Amino acid sequence: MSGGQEVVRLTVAQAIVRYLAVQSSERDGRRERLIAGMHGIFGHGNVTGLGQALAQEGTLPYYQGRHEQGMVHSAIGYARAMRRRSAMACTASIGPGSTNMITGAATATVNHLPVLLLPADYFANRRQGNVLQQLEHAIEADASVNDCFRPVSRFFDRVMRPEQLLTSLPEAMRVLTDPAGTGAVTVALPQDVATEAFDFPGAFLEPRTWPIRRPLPAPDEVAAVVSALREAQRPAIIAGGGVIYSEAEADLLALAEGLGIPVAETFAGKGAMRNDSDLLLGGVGVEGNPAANAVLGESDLVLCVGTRLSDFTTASRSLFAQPDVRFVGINVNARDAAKLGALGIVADARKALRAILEAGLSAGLHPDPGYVGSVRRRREVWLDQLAADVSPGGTVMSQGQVIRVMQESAEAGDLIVAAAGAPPGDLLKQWDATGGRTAHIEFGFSCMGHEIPAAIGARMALGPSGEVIAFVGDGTFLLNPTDIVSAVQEGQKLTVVIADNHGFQVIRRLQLFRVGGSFGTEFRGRSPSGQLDGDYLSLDLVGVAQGLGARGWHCTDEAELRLALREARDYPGVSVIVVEIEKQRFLPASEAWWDAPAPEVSDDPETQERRREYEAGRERQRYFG
Ligand SMILES: Cc1ncc(C[n+]2csc(CCOP(=O)(O)OP(=O)(O)O)c2C)c(N)n1
Ligand SMILES: [Mg+2]
Repeated sequence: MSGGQEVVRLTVAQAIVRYLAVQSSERDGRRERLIAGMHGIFGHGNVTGLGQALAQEGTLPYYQGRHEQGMVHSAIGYARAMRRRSAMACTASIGPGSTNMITGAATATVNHLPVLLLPADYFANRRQGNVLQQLEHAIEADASVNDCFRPVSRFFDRVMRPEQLLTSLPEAMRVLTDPAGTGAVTVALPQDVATEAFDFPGAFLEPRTWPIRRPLPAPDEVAAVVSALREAQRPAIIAGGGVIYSEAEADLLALAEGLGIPVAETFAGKGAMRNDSDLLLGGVGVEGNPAANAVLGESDLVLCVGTRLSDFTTASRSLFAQPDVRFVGINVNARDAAKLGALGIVADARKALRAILEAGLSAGLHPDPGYVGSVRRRREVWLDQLAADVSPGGTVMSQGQVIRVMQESAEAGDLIVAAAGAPPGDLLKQWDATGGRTAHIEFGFSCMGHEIPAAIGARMALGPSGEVIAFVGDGTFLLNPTDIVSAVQEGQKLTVVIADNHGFQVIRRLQLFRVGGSFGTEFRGRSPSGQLDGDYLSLDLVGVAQGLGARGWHCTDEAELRLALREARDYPGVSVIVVEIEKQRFLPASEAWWDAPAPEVSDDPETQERRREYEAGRERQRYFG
């Protein structure tokens, strides 16, 4: 198919590496390498394909993984820190290596973060019969375990013939750089096809730049929002991750201050307001704070910017209590913009916020000092309540006290990463992500085990300066500590802080709240009763960390923690700080409801009472469209 064009004879895997190495992204005139490198664990499915190609080409940095899921989490951490302007690829072998990436794919897709996944697949030619690790489906001869990637990918293809690469890879790049549609992009590579040669057109292998677009808001939609703002008495903004990916923080602040609109943040939107403004309400929803929730509860116009409006944000649609409340959805993704029956603006957050401010100011809109003052007073009450709760005291530190100490030692340029257990909620309530300190809270998929590899990926993006801290529970650490080895291997500086409360305590809290008893959520041995309610397990997490190549500290009080954080900041390698915390002590409640049902049938009067409470709470849920 040369048609007179120059061709280059390469294997499919070699063509992939050569192609990926010359793709760029561009936003606001800023060019970035689109695929910065490839994580991989080799097996028979990919070692002779992509393994050989990476070695031969030498143009795409290769990072050795410890667990395929961790590789994808690293890629997610990288993409988030790069604000989606650049991504990483991941290669895995046939069967279990590839299916291990599925949880990572779902995490990326749910969070709208770009990753390129290259799972190995069974032979296309079938000469060898069923290959090692092949699923043999009784009636679907072409079914592969990699079909499980389909629902968790934004784009899926299986390259059964070399020439399919010519259409597959450009489509993969287009989806990766589409702000509305990005997520996991999966291109499955049969083991034989990856090693097969083809005469690729030279034009296919030429450098190409993919624009990351900023769709403009429609003027009539902006005008409709301005007239809604004119009628509103108590407008409020919910800022999500879209603000951060769009790099619209300054525009958010300008709109908030220009028109006097308070801002609450979602998990992904943590740090969207970069100034400690009086209008910064902090976290919203189930793990938010009571001040933010009260302001949102009374708001008559909620501007939802760059948010998917998950149940944690809307308190399972029970948060917005004002009878005539209306919503504006500002989102690059039309589906998200339309949620809650909102007046939608399908546009880039930065462009939309700027347009609304400009049109609002020309229409004579201005802050209402009475409203702004009431927001400030509510915020102050909450900050006082929080400060009292996390003040020094007690024999064992609470997690809130740990976060306060970490906060006091945090500097501009530091990043904290969390994803599951109590850390995300407590950081949303308490962490101050202003003044150059940033936070990545993965709560779209809230995937235990995301934190350490994601911190490694973020470090790859951010370079060597500043602290990158993965803040995890002991349960999460036990699920996936091994990526520490990858950080050691790469000579990275990384700090892991483990809040050790001897169990899945945030789930135990939910269990006590919605069932009334404790079962299977703490790390305890089996007792003579036959249940896991014996002695707490005695685990040496510092020893685990040291065995993986990290330096370790065990802290039981504030002074020890402060010293460990200082020493870790000065240590160039991986530091792991294990902090003993109270088992069941959490920050002051958000006062928001969450739809987590109690069982409808139980002989236990305690559980029956929890069900009654749950049903009463459900009365607060509202339908908005
Ligand atoms: C992969 C995965 N499995 C299960 C869960 C459900 N889950 C959420 S939090 C949690 C407990 C985490 O324990 P730990 O890390 O010790 O944090 P703690 O709850 O004690 O703060 C579990 C099991 C999850 N979010 N992710
Ligand atoms: Mg725990």
